[in-house]
Amino acid sequence: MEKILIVDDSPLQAAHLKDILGDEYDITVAQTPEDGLYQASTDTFSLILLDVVMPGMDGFTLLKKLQEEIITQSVPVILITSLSDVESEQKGLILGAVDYIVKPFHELIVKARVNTHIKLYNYRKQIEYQSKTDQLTGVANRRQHDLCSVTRWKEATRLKVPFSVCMFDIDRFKLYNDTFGHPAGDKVIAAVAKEVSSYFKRSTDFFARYGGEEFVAFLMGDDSEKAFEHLKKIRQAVENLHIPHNPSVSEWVTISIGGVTIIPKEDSSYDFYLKIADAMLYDAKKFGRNQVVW
Ligand code: GH3
Ligand code: MG
Ligand code: MG
Ligand code: MG
Repeated sequence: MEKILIVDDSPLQAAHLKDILGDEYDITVAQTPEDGLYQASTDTFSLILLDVVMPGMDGFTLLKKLQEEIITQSVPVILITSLSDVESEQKGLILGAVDYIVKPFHELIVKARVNTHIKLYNYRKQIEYQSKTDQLTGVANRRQHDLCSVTRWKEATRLKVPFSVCMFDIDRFKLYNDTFGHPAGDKVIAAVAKEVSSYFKRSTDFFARYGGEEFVAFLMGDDSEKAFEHLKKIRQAVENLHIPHNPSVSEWVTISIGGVTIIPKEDSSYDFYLKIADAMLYDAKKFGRNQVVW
């Protein structure tokens, strides 16, 4: 059930809205703007119905705060108020409300508008998800990598923490496709992505499909030795999946990994180190595959 947050200082108004929407939606009521802000930032709502006239912080001020917070800024807000003048309505819409409903309202209209905005919100979320996800594997895609690497590199530069970049490539994969067929190859790419991504679960980790049977990852905070050890475990984990390969080259599907750990400086670039990781990967292939070169 979709969640809606109602922020209204009047228990009667809140109960009325809950009555109208409670059958279709999971409703949370906040009776103060402070509680509204707290609820909005600690739970995930598909919509916020916000009263304007409240003691202390008014709905406009709360709306502004919601728009400034990363976690709440994408949640649609409908202002629902007795203020019927054009200036108030214009102000609310300029501040970012998706809709403005004047009290007294008709319940069918409230329902219809809420349904529409929730539909639009879900549609937007779906598009956002698709734009950053690789369809075959469900991990982040190249586009998301390009965006995320810029932000994280800047962060690591500011914090002066070690940053590791690594590239992965499935060994002898052309032969795999030739032996077992392209659809079976797709399944292997998905299985490898699933296994490897399970090793990048910290909030500062990042893992993506870079293209084809190649993946990219970065880590923050670990020194070179620790990162190297972590990647060696991952290489082993993929081999341990025991996905049969063409026995003329290897018993199981394996991966080669190239990577590098640096402490980013103001004048260094992520792309430069990504190229180094790629060169290390090339070395891993040259030295016989199924290994990590750091
Ligand atoms: P190496 O050990 O040197 O990496 O050998 P390789 O054959 O894996 O190297 P190469 O990069 O030349 O070939 C990668 C192959 O991966 C080519 C292509 O057929 C296959 N491939 C790329 N993308 C996909 C995909 O989405 N699905 C499948 N099934 N195969 C793919
Ligand atoms: Mg009020
Ligand atoms: Mg390749
Ligand atoms: Mg390959």
